[in-house]
Amino acid sequence: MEGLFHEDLAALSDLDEQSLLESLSQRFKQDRIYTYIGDILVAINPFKYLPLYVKEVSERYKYHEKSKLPPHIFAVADRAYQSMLGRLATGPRNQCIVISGESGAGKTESTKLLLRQIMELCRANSQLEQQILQVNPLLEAFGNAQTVMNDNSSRFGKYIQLRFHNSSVKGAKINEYLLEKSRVVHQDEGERNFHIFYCMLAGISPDDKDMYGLLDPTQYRYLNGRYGSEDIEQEKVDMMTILAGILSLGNIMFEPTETDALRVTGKSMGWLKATAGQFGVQEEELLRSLTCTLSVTRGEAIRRLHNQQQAEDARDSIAKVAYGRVFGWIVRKVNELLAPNVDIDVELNEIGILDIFGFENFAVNRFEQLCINLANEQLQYFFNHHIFLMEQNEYKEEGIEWETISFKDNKPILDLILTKPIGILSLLDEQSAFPQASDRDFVDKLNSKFKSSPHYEVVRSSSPLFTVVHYAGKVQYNGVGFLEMNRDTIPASIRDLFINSVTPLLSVLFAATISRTGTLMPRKAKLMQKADDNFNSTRKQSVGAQFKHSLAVLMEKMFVASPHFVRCIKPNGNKLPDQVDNKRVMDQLRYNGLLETIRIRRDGFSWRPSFKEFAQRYNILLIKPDLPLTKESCMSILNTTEIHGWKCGSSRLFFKYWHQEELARLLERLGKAALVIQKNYRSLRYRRK
Ligand code: AD9
Ligand code: MG
Repeated sequence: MEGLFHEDLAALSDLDEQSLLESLSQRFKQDRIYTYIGDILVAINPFKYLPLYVKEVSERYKYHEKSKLPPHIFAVADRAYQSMLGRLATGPRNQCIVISGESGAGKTESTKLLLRQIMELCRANSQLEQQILQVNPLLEAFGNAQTVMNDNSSRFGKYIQLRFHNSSVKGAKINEYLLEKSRVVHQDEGERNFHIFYCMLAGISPDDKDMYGLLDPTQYRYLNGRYGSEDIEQEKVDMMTILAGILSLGNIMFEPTETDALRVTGKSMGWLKATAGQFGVQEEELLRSLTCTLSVTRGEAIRRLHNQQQAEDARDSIAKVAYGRVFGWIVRKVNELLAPNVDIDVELNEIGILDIFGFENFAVNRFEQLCINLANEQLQYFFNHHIFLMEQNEYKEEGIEWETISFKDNKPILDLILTKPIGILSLLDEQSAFPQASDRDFVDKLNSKFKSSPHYEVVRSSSPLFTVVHYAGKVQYNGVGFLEMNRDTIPASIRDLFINSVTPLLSVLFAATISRTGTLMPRKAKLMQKADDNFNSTRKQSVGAQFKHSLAVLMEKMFVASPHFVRCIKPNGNKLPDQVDNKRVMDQLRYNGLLETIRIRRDGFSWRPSFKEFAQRYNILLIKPDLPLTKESCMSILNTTEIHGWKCGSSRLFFKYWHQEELARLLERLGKAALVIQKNYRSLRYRRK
């Protein structure tokens, strides 16, 4: 450790914003992208290859002592794994690694490195490990895309649960959140569609291209005229035909006729035919579902003709829903493949890794950005809760002398978006239920309800704009499309069209419906539950409500696990190596609350076992296994050690983050001594015989 430029910022006695920035950027300039704040890892995206992840480094970080090696993402993997095995400390066996940072800060790369290292740590069943590692490229192909912020931006959130029995991995489960389906049909300036489309077109052989009815990438409107030669080798993808169908569909254009009806333009007749072929449906039926809506009211079928805009919307919504279903299907297949193959009564422990879409602020921000930023608010809250709230509450409850460290509490922002009966999302739901309501009405409602909230700003404009003051900065949202995206309904006629498809996969994807928890349920079972299977129904949960629910489920899981935090920082907006934009980095340090984090890690006690937990685990240090699990026993145990700086509360002990390692070292030494004693004892008995 060299002077100010410490590997662990919590070890510094005097630190202000400026010297924190200085410390991190000096380290960054020496390619030391990782720095600790106690047990929290700060990672600055290098935007270049660094020889930090080679085999030899990976080996060095296995079962190591944290203080003996420089900060590293592999150390987080090791710590989570050891804690899951119960080797490091008391506390829940299930672990979760929470990676946060804005778009392009390095969350997904960190996730991949963590996964790789955890798989290295538990080498046992190499086929399963390989499968787990192969899932990422597949999910990235379908769920990532180039944005102005990140060339490989995650357009969905994921929580990967790795399941272990003792030290070996037995399976995994991927939970996915809110794929940005609208990207299939529209991309803003400088952005691209999902990688898979380009990979498919670049990797496919001429013969297969014919078979799937694919043309040159320049020919597809949905690809926004952007394409490149991806050098990803051809992947055998089952759903190629559907993807090809989606691309053809996007080229269908409409024009009015002399009567009220619409027709497909002469130029796009070929695309209509191609789409029908690729989707395995009748051409006339496809045309009908694009150009009119059929609704059934009191047993009577009523046909309503679409205008041009409605037909185009129908086309785009088919593309979005088909892509969304394919993505959901891939995740489901992956989960089937990776499901643990063990008896029910085998106890499994878990390490979860959360990699969501980072905080976003584009030129135009839509409903998706609101959801993405909400997820980031929720994560920030989780961090604050663990690091500041829970810890400081315990000091109070347990009578520990403590000078309160204040932090930027983002609960009011979460409340603004989430709270019942009125939050932004519930107002949106309310408006979505009115077929006649407009996006303007929705924003007017927001303005009148929240105009006095410190986290909301009214925007005077002819467009339906509003601003939310997020923890990470102000974001102006454009309300256009909010109602439609939140409803996310597909007309029954379109669903029926696909159910009758001769392409088995398409038929299966639409015959099943997604349950509240995001798992697919067979339609019959769902019908039996009397849950409404009618997509036109108002009882179908809105996208906002579903997302809110899945976030709540995720938080429940995370709150009962031991958390490990990785805070990713984006050094500049140009995606360039060796460049630190001081203002940008300072903003991130501020809204992440890193200065306050340093103070609490320096002065606070991050490990707080109860007397019982502590005595149970460390009674061995007194070589008295039947010690009562009381405060007195804890004191006797601690008196045999040279550990200092801890405190004693009314029901638990308070330790610094490094004490865990010191105690682990004592246990290890004792373990070795016990082995020697055992060996001597055995040889003694042998000699006596
Ligand atoms: V988003 O919220 O999904 O838009 P992420 O996931 O935070 O974002 P990502 O991990 O995709 O960002 O990183 C962006 C790019 O930075 C990567 O594609 C790499 O080119 C680059 N990167 C990130 N971390 C590293 C690293 N440890 N070493 C080298 C890196 N390059
Ligand atoms: Mg990502």
